Amino acid sequence: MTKLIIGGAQIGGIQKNETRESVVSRMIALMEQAHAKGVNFLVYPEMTLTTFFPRFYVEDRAEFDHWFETAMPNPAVQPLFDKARAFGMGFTFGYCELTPEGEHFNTSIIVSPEGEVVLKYRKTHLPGHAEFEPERTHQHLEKRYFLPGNTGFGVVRNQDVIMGMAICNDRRWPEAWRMLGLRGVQLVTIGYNTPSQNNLSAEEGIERRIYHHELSVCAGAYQNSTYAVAVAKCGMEDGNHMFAGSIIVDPDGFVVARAEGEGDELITHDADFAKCDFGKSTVFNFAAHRRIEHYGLIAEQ
Ligand code: CDT
Repeated sequence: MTKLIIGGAQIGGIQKNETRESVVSRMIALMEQAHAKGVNFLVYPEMTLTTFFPRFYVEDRAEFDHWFETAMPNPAVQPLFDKARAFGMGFTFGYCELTPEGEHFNTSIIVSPEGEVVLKYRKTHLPGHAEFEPERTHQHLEKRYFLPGNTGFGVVRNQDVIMGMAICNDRRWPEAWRMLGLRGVQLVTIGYNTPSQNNLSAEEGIERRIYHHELSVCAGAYQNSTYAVAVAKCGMEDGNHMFAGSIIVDPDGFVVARAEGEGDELITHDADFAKCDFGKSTVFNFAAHRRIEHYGLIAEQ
């Protein structure tokens, strides 16, 4: 059974005017650290290449098309692909995708150690709102700038591990985890950009938000007997704070690695994917124990 050293590459704030080339050089610096620690597969955050622009409102959304990638890889990110191939390292990262048909998605990809894009996922659960809402202390306009993803929750066998992706808000939805679990997932990768304050309630402080993040990832990993790597883009971006809290969670639901700061930071764990088998063959043996005759409502409403 497969053993891999898995890593999370947390990225500190990216300011509005930071270029893709500058971000990619930060990503490569973390990849070099990861290689020095023997990492075989590295996870970067949601929307790794740009600032989290859905906090800004523009009336004409086309003004924000410059945050989107029309090809992947492209010249700005090619050095990252080249470095990973030279290291024989698989990796995943999130970016904003503009398709030839003019559709906008919040996307992530898994890239094999040979440099091939082996799986694409488009974010399903888009939080926030589509119009400017003055009662909010901060805007969160993902529903304005992205379409809900149309890929569903696929998996791929990469580096002899069954891998799948979720993006940020997806981690709070058990349905996302269970779709991956039903496909036998052994490693779920999650990138996130989570503001530290609730834009409608001052009572929900950063501690509670980090708790809900961790609760969701630990529960999802345990209930589907899978490893999970959840990685933040965090710290200050253009005067807005996003929490850090990147973690690696084992198939028992325990946190086995945790970021300490709010900047660019690597976390790693020696993962033994045989550990996924116990839960999948006992308490979470889906074929033996699920009662789907009572679950219809989940897909009806
Ligand atoms: N990027 C993203 O999806 N962020 C959301 C913020 C929503 S506030 C609960 C998240 O779920 O982290």
